[in-house]
Amino acid sequence: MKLRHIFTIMVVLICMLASACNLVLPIATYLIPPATASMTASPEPTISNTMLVRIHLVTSSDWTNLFLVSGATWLSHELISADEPASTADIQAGQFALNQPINRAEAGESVGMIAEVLLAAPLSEGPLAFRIERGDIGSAQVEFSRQAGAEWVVVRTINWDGVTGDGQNAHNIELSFAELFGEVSLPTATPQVLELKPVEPVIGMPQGTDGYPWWNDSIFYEIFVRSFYDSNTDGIGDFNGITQRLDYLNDGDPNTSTDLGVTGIWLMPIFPSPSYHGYDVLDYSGVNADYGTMADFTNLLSEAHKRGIRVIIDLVLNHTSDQHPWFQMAADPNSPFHDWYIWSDTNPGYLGPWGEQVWHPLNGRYYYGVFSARMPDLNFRNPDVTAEMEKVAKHWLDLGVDGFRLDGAKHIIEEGSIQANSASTHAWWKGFRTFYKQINPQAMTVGEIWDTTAINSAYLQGDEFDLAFDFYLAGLTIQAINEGKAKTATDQLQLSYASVPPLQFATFLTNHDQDRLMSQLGNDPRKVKAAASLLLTAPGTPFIYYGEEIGMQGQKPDQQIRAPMQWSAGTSAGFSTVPPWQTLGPDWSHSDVSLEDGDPESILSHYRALIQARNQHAALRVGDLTMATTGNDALYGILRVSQQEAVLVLVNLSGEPVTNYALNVSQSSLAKRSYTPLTILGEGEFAPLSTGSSGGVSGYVPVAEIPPYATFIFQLQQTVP
Ligand SMILES: [Ca+2]
Ligand SMILES: [Ca+2]
Ligand SMILES: [Ca+2]
Repeated sequence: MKLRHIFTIMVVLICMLASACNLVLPIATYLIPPATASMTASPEPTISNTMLVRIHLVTSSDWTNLFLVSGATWLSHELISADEPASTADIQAGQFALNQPINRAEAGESVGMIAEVLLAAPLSEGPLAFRIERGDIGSAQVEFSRQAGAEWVVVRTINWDGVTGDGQNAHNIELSFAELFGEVSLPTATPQVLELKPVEPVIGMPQGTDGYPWWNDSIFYEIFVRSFYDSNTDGIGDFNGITQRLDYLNDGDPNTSTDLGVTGIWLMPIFPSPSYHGYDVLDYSGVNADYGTMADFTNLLSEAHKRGIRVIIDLVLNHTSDQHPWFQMAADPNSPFHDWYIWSDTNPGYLGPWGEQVWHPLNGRYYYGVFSARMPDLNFRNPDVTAEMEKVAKHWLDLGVDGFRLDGAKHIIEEGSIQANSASTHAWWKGFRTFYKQINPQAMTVGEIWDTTAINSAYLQGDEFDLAFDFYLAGLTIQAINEGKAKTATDQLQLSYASVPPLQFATFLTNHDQDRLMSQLGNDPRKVKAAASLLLTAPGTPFIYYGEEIGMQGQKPDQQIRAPMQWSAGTSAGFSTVPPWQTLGPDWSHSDVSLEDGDPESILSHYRALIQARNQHAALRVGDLTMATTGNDALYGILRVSQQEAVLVLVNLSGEPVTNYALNVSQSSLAKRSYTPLTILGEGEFAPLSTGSSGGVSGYVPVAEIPPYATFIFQLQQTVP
C-alpha cells in the first residue's frame, strides 16, 4: 500500500471518530503551553492552534538537521518512513536529523525520509521559522506539506546543492500561519472553550454500553441487612429500612447528584438462619423474620428497580445450617435425605484448607463440613440436591432478583482431600449456569473464589460465573496505597485484566470478611479517597461495602466489621431509636452520613463524585485498559478508551506532591491526534496531549504538580488541527 493511501485511511478514520463523538470542534482551542513550558512558574494560558505538518526530506548529504526556530512549539514528531536502511533517522529534542554513511554521500547517493510533526502555534505570532543545516557535500530537498481534508498539499519546497565552503550548507525558511492552514479564516473572537460532556451516561436501569453486559455499567453496594437501617425500632436492620434509605443510594433522578448513585445492591443472606450473619441457612425459599416479610422483600425489590438499582442476593449453596430440616433428617441413615450430605463411617483424618477439622462426629459416624460443624456441606454429587438448588435459584429469579452472589463457590464438590477448585466443582457450575441462563439470560452471578488470579480466572471463561471477586487486586490496591507505590496495584490490575474475558471481573476494596478500609489505611481519609479513586476508575464491576463510603472504622472480630451504618451523630448513630443489635463502630460520634453530606472534602463527597463520573462516562465503565508509566513510584496512571471516549486517570498515592514525572504510553487504541484534557475530577488547566500513530504518548506532563493523594480524571477531547 502506498504511503499516500495509508495517510488517507488514517485521516478518514480520525474524521469518522470525530464525527462519531458528535463533537462540535472549534478551529481555535484553548490550550496552555505544552509540557516543557508548563514546568516553569505560573504558565499563562495562550490562545493557540495545533497543526500537523509533513516534512519530506531527500538528500545526498551525509547529515541533515532541521530545527524549529520560532513561531511554534513542537508537540510531537514521528518518523513515518526512511527509505534507506543504512541511514539513521532521529527525531528528538525538537531536532529532526537524518544521517547516512559518508561513503554513500561521497558517491552522490540520495536518501529520503518522511516525518510528521505536530506543532502548537500561538495565533498572534508571526511566521514559523525553520533552520535546515546539512553536511558540506551533496544536495538537499525539503518539502513541507499541510493537511487539506484527506489530502496532503505541498506548501513549500526548498532545493539546493552545495560544496564545502560555499556558505550554502545552512538554509532558513519561514512559513506563514495562513500557508500552513490553507484558506481557513482565523477566529478573532475570544477563545472558545471545549465543553466537558457526558458520554453515553447511564440513565435508569443500566443496559450495557459498547456491547458489554449491564453489569459492566453497574456499581454495586453490599448491604448487611441487619446493620443498614432499622425501620421498626427493634434494633435490627430490615428490608423496610433499606427501602426507606434507597434514595440515599440512588434517588432514580439522573439530574441530582446528592445521592450516592449506585446501580446495584448485593444483599448478604436474607434466608431464615440461626446465626446473626445468615451464612447457615434454614430455609432457602423464605426470608429471615428479623428482616421482615416476603412482601417487604418484594417491595424493596420493586422500589430498587424503580430507581435503576438491580438487586442480587447471597446464595449459600455449599452447606446448610446443621439445624436445617434436611440435615436433621439426614442423621438417620435410612432417611431419603441421608445422601444429601457427606458421610463416613470412620474419620478420614485429613484436615481442611486452613488446617481445620472438616470431619465432625455424629452418632458414631462422621459428616463433612469444610467451614464448621454447624455448617455441614451438601452432597452435590447427588442429583436430587442439584435439582433442589436449581429450584431455589428459579424461585428467586421468578420473584425478580437480578442474580446471585455465590458464597464459598470453590468448595462445591470435594474429590477426597481435594477440597477446593476440583474439576467436579467446575463441572457443577457449568451445569448451574446453563440452568439459570435458561430462566433469565440476563441474570448475573458473581462468585466468591478467594484464591489466586489464575484459579479465579478459570471460573470466568464464559461457561461458569459471569464475574468473580478479585481478592488479590483488592489486597494489593490497599497495599499500594500504604506503600505509596503504584506498581503494586498496576501489576496486579494488568494481570487481572489480561486473565479474564474483557472486563469480566468484580473489583472491590473490602467486604464483610475484611477489616474496614479506614482501619487498614491508618485512619487517613486521604488514603481512603485515593483507594476509592483506584476502585472506581478501573475496569471490572466495582462493589462497595456499606459504610466504606463514609470511611467507617472497624477491625475483626467479624461483628465489629459488620456494625450498624452510621447515619448521624444522634441516638444509635441514626441507625435505630433503640440500642442496636451490635455495638456501634469506634468512630460513630464523628463519622456519619449527615456530617459528611454537605462537606465537599468528605469521603462521601469523593465517592459521590467518582460514582457520578463513572455513571456519566462510558470510558470509565467499559473502556479498555492501557497502563501509563509515570516515571514516579507514587504516581498511578491509567488510560481508558471506549468506542466513544478516552479518559486518563492519575492518582498520587503518596503524602508528598509529585512534580518529577512524565507519562509514557507505548501504544493504545487512541487515534493519532492532539487532545485537550478536560477535567472530570480535579481542578486546574492542563497541557494538551498528542499521540503517535500507534496511540503512544511520550513525555507528557499535563500539570507541573500533583498534590498529595490527589486524583485527576481527564476526558481527552480531540483538538482540531
Ligand atoms: Ca427492625
Ligand atoms: Ca440522582
Ligand atoms: Ca462442598
